Amino acid sequence: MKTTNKILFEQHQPPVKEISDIIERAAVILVVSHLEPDGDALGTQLAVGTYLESLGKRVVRVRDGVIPEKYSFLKGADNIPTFEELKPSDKIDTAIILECPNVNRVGSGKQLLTEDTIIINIDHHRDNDVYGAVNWINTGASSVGEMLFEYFEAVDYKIDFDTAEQLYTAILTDTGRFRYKSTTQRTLEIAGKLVGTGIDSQMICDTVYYNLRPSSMILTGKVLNGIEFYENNQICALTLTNKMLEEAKAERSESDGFVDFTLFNRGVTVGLFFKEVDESTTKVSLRSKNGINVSAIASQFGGGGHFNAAGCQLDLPLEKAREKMLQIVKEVLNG
Ligand SMILES: [Mn+2]
Repeated sequence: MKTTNKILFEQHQPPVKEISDIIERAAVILVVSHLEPDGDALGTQLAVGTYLESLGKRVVRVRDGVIPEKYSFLKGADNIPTFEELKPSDKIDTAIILECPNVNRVGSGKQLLTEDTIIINIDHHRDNDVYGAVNWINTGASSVGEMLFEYFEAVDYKIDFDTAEQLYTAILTDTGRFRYKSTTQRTLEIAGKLVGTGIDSQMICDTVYYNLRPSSMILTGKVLNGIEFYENNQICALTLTNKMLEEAKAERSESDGFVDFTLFNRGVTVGLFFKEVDESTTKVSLRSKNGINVSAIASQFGGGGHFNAAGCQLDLPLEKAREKMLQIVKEVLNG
């Protein structure tokens, strides 16, 4: 990675002065993360909102997408309006955008941004296009949750119980329960400090991972039943159809995380999870082991993400989308 990029994309130390100067001058601050929020997006959005309110700032929160039920234990999780539900507020002058490699990832909340909104961009995605007045990007961080802990420590902000739960959930989910390579010594130190505040780490893990509705287990069975392997078991594919959702009486958000099953299998290098949206649209989650960069594959379809975890949407019906994606992955593997 070029030096300039290295400095820009691996900022282990928070740019405290730049960020706190902007916050100090701000009157009304929008705090937003990516659409279809996951644990890192939601946990950090909630934690930043509380922090800013502790400084006496007026905060506007907005979301795009359903908050998965497994996160509803987090304080404030059920209190983030959609753009449509948002009550008019005084003019937003500043926005803290979390976990978004580009502004489009914000979703409908993007409409709250104007030309002169001062943006603080905090992210750990390698394909971040540096859209903020201040850009704090650390691709070496396991999660934005970990980055925020560093910022809060640097500004001596005391992390309370609720914030500790929010940051711990962000880190736990973005590290795949501390399994991904992104889990560093520092990640575990921070997780340890968060547990030290008295949060119940088992309760959090159980609520997020071991608290499924029967419909989710039925859906899991249906999807796993269709498991497929290609290229001498190097590729594992799972598929979710709308018919399966109907039969299991399940919601789409209940399939969150299913893609992880693809890497459970010995010898698999690339895992694909196809989700039928409608007759002409298919979403794909990609995971990889070893040196296969799935964010490069996803970006061919306007998607993106991390080296070993990415997503994209194909404007193709399920069967065509599967054919297309499998062909590309095979080419990459046989490169
Ligand atoms: Mn993240």
